Amino acid sequence: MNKKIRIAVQKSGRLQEQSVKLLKECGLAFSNGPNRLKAETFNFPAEILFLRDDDIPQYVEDKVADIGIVGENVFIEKQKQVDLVQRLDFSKCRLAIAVSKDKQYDGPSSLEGKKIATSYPNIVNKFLKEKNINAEIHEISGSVEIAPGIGLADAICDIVSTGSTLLSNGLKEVETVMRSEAVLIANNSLDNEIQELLEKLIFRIKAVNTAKN
Ligand code: PRT
Ligand code: ZN
Repeated sequence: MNKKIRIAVQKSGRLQEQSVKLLKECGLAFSNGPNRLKAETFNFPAEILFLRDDDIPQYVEDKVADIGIVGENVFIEKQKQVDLVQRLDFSKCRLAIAVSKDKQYDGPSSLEGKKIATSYPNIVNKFLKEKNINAEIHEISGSVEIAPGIGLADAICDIVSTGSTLLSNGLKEVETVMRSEAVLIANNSLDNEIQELLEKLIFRIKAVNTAKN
């Protein structure tokens, strides 16, 4: 029986369009309507699963999907047993700490004893540990930027791309915690046949990205 490689991509959001575009540039032909959860490819033994990005590392660990495309920030935060097999060179951003623009900031020690709102508690914890800072992490799932303004936190740690969201919320960026881009992750015990398909796909991704640069 010919096996298919199951590829998880974001169902909708910032990674979706470019993930689909990359797979199509790699020669995988499939149709993706807005309400589809699954698509078959016509000319490569693959199946595309459309999921929330936060769920992709778990699905790949559980081998519901063999591989997936997520932001490196999500891959690191989720701490799942999956391998980063290829950087994809899109959706570049950074995870940064920001404080009110009129607050004095003299380095990480300014965060001592403070409350930091974030959707990335594991990454922020690691950063604080490395800097030897004790601070309280307040986990929130969205609209992190408004937390300082409503008195919920002294600082935030969130994704920054152009910086305009921070600016319009009266915040300034003070620390870069990590840089991120879209990455291809894979289950760490793929069958031989699937591993071969993955290698074929990575070869094509590299060719597509080399042609662009
Ligand atoms: O629904 P689902 O859970 O699948 O999606 P989501 O809402 O969790 O994620 P989504 O689609 O917003 O982002 C997916 C991934 O895109 C992130 O995990 C990042 O790896 C990457 N990415 C790249 C970004 C941004 N750029 C980005 N600018 N993710 C979020 N933002 C947000 C940020 O949270 C902030 O609110 O944009 C705002 C900042 O942008 P600037 O340009 O104003 O600085
Ligand atoms: Zn998400």
